[in-house]
Amino acid sequence: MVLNRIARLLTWLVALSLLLVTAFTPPQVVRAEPLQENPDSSFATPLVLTTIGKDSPVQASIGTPGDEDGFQFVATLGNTYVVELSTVNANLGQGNHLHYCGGSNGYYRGLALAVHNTETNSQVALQCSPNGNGDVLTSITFRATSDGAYKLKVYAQVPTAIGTYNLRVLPKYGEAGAAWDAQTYEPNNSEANAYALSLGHGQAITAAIEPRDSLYTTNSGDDDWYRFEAIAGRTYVVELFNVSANLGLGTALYYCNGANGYYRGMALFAFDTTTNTPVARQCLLGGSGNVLTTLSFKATSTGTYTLLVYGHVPTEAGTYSLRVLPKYGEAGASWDATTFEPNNSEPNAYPLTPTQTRGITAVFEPRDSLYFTQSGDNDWYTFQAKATETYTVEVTDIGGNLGQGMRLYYCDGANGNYRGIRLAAFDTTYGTKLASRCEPNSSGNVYASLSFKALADGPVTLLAYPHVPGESGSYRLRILSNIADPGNQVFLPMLQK
Ligand SMILES: [Ca+2]
Ligand SMILES: [Ca+2]
Ligand SMILES: [Ca+2]
Ligand SMILES: [Ca+2]
Repeated sequence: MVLNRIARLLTWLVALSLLLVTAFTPPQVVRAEPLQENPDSSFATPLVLTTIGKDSPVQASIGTPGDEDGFQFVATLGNTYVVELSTVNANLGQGNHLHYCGGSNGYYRGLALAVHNTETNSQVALQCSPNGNGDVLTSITFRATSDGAYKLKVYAQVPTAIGTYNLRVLPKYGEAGAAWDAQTYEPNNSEANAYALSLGHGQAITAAIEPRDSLYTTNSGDDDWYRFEAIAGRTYVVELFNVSANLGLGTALYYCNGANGYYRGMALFAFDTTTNTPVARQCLLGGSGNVLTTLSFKATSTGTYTLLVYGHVPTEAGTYSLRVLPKYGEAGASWDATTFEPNNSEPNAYPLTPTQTRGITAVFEPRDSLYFTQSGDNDWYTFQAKATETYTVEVTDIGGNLGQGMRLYYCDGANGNYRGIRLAAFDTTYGTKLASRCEPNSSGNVYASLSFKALADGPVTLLAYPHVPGESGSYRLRILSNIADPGNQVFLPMLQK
């Protein structure tokens, strides 16, 4: 994470010079009313914070050159606290000063923040360089190793700098006093302040990468942390969707998930807090339809997983939606009853029941131009197959502008000009592709069909998508087999004497 932070700091510098277009309008910022104003405090006589948490920020100032501010609050043994210095006046970010801080000589700017345990009379943490995100310039996360008073020290790194700032102490999620804004889910700028998500397509949230106010000195774009409870052995798909087009305007050159590159849009990372390890990172845009970025993983621990969401370009801001989807067949998996969405990844394949094998009407959703999107809608389906049985998938009655355009690309091992819909079938038991069709094979009213023999008793998944990413429209899909299933049976009227 430290390297990541350094990389992102570099990004911020690089992005400034690389951005061709930055439509950035300073927004109206709503600020919490501080409870206490301009305390005349010092480290020796600190201002005592009687309450902590998101609703108890303190406004303070480096009022004169060389001023040093002190704060004190009562911590609980074993609890974790995040101290944030936010909305730091731009004057406090100007210039830099060469001196010794935190074990090394360097050019430092902004505010230094230190945490002291009064019980042991020792410094437990010191942050010399800006490491915050959004309107937070500097922050420290620490775990209290004793009950009692902890003191915070704040001073300007440049001895001549003066200006105001806000300080707040935030309890970790799950601990007394942790709270979030009901609309923005802020403050969620550190992993310890992750906001809890519920699973399922009906539990999506809409949030924002908050804009950075130019009145303040800041360090990088807003980070948003979330968490959810996972069960070992289950698979989860995280989708970032309906991402504002404003979050896809520029690119940032930096090191993300092991590779330098020009990145656009949003990044999405997942961490297992039980083992304290990253489990999946997505820096690229892998979504379909109105989904920009997606991540899927199988949990190896039962416990809390955290998600980090941020915009690649630190100057961009905008709204996005986020959801965590269980795999088909696992608790909490659900779909819209008419569109069968979200079915954009194989683990989210919509289960076709015997009745529906007679045919469903679905749609390749259009992509909304308000959003930054990447490719046409992918629709996944699944059904329980029987080994050695032959199945045929048929697509009929295509609507919208499906099949009207052509796209030159690489499909199933061959470059070609492809039109219409691609169909593919996969065996999930052995993880192999059973059959795939890039070319339409229209016959009668059947637009495309695909036949295959199942390898095993178990789920087969089907993928369908329009070759041309701009095409959308309705279609009918059905699965034919020789096995009589209850849904396919034709009931004759009973003739009675
Ligand atoms: Ca946010
Ligand atoms: Ca945030
Ligand atoms: Ca669809
Ligand atoms: Ca879909």
